[in-house]
This record gives sequence, C-alpha cells and structure tokens, in this order.
Amino acid sequence: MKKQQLILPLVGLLLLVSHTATSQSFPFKLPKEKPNQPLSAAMNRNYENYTAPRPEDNELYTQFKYTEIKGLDYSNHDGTITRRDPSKVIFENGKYYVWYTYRETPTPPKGAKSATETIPSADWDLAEIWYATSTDGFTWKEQGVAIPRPPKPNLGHRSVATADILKWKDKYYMYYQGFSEASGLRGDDCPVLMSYANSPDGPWTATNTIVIPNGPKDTWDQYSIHDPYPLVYNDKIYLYYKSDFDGKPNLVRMQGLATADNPYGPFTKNPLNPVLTSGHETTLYPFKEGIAALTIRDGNEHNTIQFAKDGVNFEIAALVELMPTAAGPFIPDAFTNTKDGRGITWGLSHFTNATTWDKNHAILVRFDCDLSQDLEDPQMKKHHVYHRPEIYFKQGLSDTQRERIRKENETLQQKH
Ligand code: AAL
Repeated sequence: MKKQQLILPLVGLLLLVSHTATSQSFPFKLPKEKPNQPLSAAMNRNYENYTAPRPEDNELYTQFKYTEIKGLDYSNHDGTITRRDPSKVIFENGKYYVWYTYRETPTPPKGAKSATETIPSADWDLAEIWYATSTDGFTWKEQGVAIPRPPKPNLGHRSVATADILKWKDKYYMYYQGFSEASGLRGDDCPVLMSYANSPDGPWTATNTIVIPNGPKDTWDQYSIHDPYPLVYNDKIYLYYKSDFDGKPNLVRMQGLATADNPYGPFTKNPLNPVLTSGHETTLYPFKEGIAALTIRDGNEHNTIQFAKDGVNFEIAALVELMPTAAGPFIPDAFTNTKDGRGITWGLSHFTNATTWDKNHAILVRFDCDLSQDLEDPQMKKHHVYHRPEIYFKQGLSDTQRERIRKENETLQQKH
C-alpha cells in the first residue's frame, strides 16, 4: 500500500482525534450560555446559579463603596451618643428620610450587670428612634425624635430600637424592637412593636401592642424578634426579621418571614422559617419577579447576595466582600408591589464600635453599589478589593495561638 494511502487516513484520524479533543476541551472564549458538553459541578454551577458566568455581568454581584456622611455630631466620639441600625431610606417631600436608633446617655454602654435607669447595658439600650433628612444622601440634617421611649409600664419603656419603615396606602408605619428590660439581662430579648403616622415627619402614634410576637417556647425565635424589615410584595406586606438562637456563647443568627394583608396584622409567620440561614441585620429588596437579600456576617453563607423568585426560597446568587452592616438601602419600589424590582444603588449602614470599646458607640455611613437593572457601573464590578498588608497583619495571632505553634515546633524538633 502506497505511503500516501497510509498518510491520508492517519491525518484524518489525527484531525478527528484533535477535533474531538478540542471540541471536548473547554473553549478559551468563555461561552455566555452553558455549553452543551460534559461539565464539572463547579462549571455547571457557574451557569446554573448565577445570572451570568462572569461576576461583572452578574446583576446580583457588586462591590461596595463607603462615604463618611456629614451633619451628625457624635460628642467627640466619647460613647455618649450613638446612631445605628438605619431604616430603609425613602424619598418624600423632595428629600430623603432615614430613621435610626439614637442613644444619648451620660456614659457609654456598661453591660447588663452595671445597667441602671441612666447607664445603658448595650449600645441600643435606653434608646429612641430619631430621624434625619437629606437632599443629596451625603449631608444629613437631624430632625429629632420620631418615636420616644413610652412611659412605664408600656411595652418598650426600656428602649425602642432598630426600626424600619413601611408606606401602605399613603400612610406610614414604623416597626421596631421594643425592650421592656435592659438588653443582655437574659439575652437580647424583645418582640416587635409598631407606630403609625400620616406624614414621615410624624407625629407617630404607638399602638402599644406587639405586632410580631416571640415564637412559642423552645422555638428558634422564642426570645428575639430583631431587625423588622417590611416590603410590599405579592399584594401583601412581607416582613423579614432576624432571630438569635441555639444559645450562648456563639449565638446562631437566621432570618424569618411574616406576612400580613394590612400593617396592623395579624402577621403570619412562614411555616418554612428560617428562610435565610446566614446574615445578621436584615437587608432585602425587590429584584425582578423576586426578592434579593444581602446576607452579611454569620452563618455558612455569610458574605453572599441571595435571591428568591418567590420571596421565600433563597439561593446564593453572588459572593461579595466588604458588605454594609445593617444596611438601609434607598429602594424606590419597596412599597409599589412591583413585579419587576429594579434593584438598589445606595443607602445608609453603620459601623459599630466606631472607636474603642470603652467608648462604645456606632456611626452611620453611606454605602454605594451596583445591584440595579438600571445602572451599568463597571467600577462597582471589579473582582476583588486589594487590602494593604497591614490590614492582614492587624488580624494577628494571639499569645495562646503563638504558644500552641511553639509547642508544635518543639514536638517536631524532638521527634527529629
Ligand atoms: C443589631 C440588630 C438588633 C439587635 C442589636 C440592635 O445588630 O440585630 O438591633 O438587637 O444588634
């Protein structure tokens, strides 16, 4: 058989092999759609779990930028004034409004054992709900108290804190934690109370009733109903909240959902609660046909943004970093019962322990991001933040850890 006759089939065979090899290999150009070929679990996930295979094209991925806000005084940060746990920001009467926990006490917090009628146990103890307005979201003018501590023996007489706003049929409703004893005595125990007003400037009328009660004995939310966070969705009020459970020292934080047909309730807790297994303070917003959640620290899925097509069953939709703590976003369609949530681009959040523990207090700060269908900001979609070495060295080993390592080295050398 002539040499040529041998070469051709061989070349053909080689071409076939190489073609099959390259066609089976993953392409250099990252396909926008899931390629029809055997894929690893990770690659399957990259196409199944995220709105796009690249983070920069993933509408639920963003970086967060932070700006100090002007206009609020903290008494030289001596710990006697705190502002924390901001509500969602709303825009009314030509300006932005935000509500927050405001504590002004003679001393910084001293712990439950040292708490008195004037000495706070925690940063949100002996607090009230105050509010501020702004025309640009960077400079804020404090307007004063919105919801004061009610007189004893009313619910919340010890402290009212961690409030959030709902607008329903042109009236305003404020949901907040009501403490009737100093936080930390048994735990951070409280139910949720509600006040209402015809204007964001008040006056606010307290219902002096519990709208989101603690759960039955031995259930996950038996002690604390925190961070009440109402949205209007599916023609109802969807109020998300956090609870702390599984006992000290490392409390588990998870989030639940309660729904109602009107602001006074009754609120029905979702039988699948908890609906989010991670995160701390609640931050959620309507996105497309569903609800997205910022799941910050705590839990296996911390530092993620999650999405639920039905507002109940959340899946991880992005992994992010430097998330805003206790974020209160500006959500133009928070109360419009939208079927196509546009997303968010900014809000207020807080930094707790802004200086040192002996002067323990929190400050409000502005965050910006690109979690919006109506914004394409590539500066918010970079893959990671570069931290200077000293940021890592600040997370140094403790003496106990150094001692453990020294012993391990000693043992190793003795064996040698
Ligand atoms: C915050 C919130 C609630 C808790 C406390 C003040 O982070 O989760 O408000 O009660 O901490």
